[in-house]
Amino acid sequence: MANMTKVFRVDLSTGVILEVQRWERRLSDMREDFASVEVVEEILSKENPLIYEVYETRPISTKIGELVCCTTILYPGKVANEYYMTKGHYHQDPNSSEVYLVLSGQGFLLIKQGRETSALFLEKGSLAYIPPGCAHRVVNTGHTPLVFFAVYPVQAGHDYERAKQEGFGLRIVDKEGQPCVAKS
Ligand code: PAN
Ligand code: ZN
Repeated sequence: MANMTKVFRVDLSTGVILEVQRWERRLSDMREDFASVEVVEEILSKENPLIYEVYETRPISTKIGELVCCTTILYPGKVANEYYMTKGHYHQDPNSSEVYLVLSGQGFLLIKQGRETSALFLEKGSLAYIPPGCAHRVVNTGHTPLVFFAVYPVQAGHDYERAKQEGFGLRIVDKEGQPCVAKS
């Protein structure tokens, strides 16, 4: 009985999962992720905006097959003409896939497999499957938080360094008020 699961409460209007671990990334945690390093430093000289926060349930054991469930609340905003986004990563375990379900907002999911990156449009109700071995990043192109629920195996692990070194090859930028997919 000790490992019996519990039922969590998700506030579907905000994406907050009650009584679980929360972590966040501010702009200072993403100094080298946006294209314009100069604009990042200029913003940081005045403020350190919250880019996103994550609420996650951790299984009691870390046995293979256990799942992590979490929500990400990605705020609207831009660094120069580039929309706020998640850092993006590969899973360290090459066999770990993931599922995203968008609860609110609009944006794109960048999925990189080998040398190819796709930009998939996301809105409330979008269900995206991230196959094993792909780098993934979410970009908020709307004016409201982009909130998504994710499930992935506990053994996945996160390799941010590889995603940063390789880059995604695509960036989502504002061009005359419209989100636009640009090569980078
Ligand atoms: C997500 C991400 C979350 C934050 O739960 O961890 O959206 O993005 P970064 O991890 O790239 O900062 C997920 O893909 N987990 O595997
Ligand atoms: Zn992931």
